[in-house]
Amino acid sequence: MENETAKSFDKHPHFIVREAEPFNAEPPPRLLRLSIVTPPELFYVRNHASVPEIDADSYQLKISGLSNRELQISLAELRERFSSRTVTATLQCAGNRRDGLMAVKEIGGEVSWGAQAIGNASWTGVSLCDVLEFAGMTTDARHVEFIGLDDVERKGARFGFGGSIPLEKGLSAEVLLAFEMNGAALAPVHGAPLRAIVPGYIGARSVKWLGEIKVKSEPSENYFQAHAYKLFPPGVSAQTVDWNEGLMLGEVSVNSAICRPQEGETVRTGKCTVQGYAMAGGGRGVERVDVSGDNGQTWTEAKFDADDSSRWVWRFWEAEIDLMAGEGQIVARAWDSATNTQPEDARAIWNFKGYMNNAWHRVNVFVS
Ligand SMILES: Nc1nc2c(c(=O)[nH]1)N[C@H]1C(S)=C(S)[C@@H](COP(=O)(O)O)O[C@H]1N2
Ligand SMILES: [Mo]
Repeated sequence: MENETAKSFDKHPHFIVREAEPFNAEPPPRLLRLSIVTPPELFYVRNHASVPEIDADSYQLKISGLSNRELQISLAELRERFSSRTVTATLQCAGNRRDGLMAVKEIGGEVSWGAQAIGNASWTGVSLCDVLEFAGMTTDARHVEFIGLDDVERKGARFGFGGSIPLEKGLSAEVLLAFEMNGAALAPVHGAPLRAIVPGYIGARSVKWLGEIKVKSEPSENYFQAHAYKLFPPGVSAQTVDWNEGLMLGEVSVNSAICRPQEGETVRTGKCTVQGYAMAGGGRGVERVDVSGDNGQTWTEAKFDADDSSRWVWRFWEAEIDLMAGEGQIVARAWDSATNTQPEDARAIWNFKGYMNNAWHRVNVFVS
């Protein structure tokens, strides 16, 4: 059943379906680690409602906000008027690795993501800054809101998934309105015919099926900006939460995960090759990854697959560590260019919505 659903969205037969409707799914770790640019069949999907069908020929992007002009632009006009740009960027869901937080304490009503709600693609489109410049802005402009054409229901209301980014980020050249992924037309499940791509920010800001862009003086009041995708302290629960509080999520924090071996695998005693990915948010670079087989008493520095690193792209790493016979645990942590690193224990960062788990990644293996 579930693999039929994955197949209907052109996903790999071994895709892990976390939810069939709305479709939420991620690839197995070892397949994700095969290629630095994730093929679409292995790219995770995070949906909050059914995938809308949008006719590309009659599609019009609305742009409104503080200026007096309200614009409608077709895809053809968008391609003609603005020069196209390709940016390779890693998208990561704020709920990536939620399973590690759920293991600490129950989290209700959220998708239990493993460490594969992340993927890297080359995105082609036009720069948001070119479009904003063309649309014109007043001096009150502070935030750029994106609204999707999907139909989400929350608390009895129906609306498109949305969110905003600070104008400063919106004017950075890497933020795209994308119509292609890895050189092919964007698939419906990934936001066709047009989606926002906000490199370095949580995936939720890369709004799919983009219907409208609004320039605003305040952050978006959309449910997914003002309510969901906020970080609360460990003591706050669904019962006690005050939604006016909490940190609005934006840039992702430094993270890494072990993709091989996978959880529960049997490995040989002696040298064990460990492979994974690491990602730094907000345009910072991944500078170092440490791997340990003794819960951090000693560390081995991992080698990166390639020397070149881009500010918006994850890095693949590999390390060889010694493991003693019996039950073993491998842990990994990354450091970014601001010397941020990952916290040791998921208990310290537990939050009732299950966002931003970047605790040391731990994989349990049998060594024989
Ligand atoms: N319109 C719309 N855009 C959306 C979403 C959504 O549900 N609706 N999900 C967001 C979230 S939470 C993430 S992590 C990314 C996932 O993008 P992907 O499905 O292409 O991997 O899309 C974002 N954009
Ligand atoms: Mo997400």
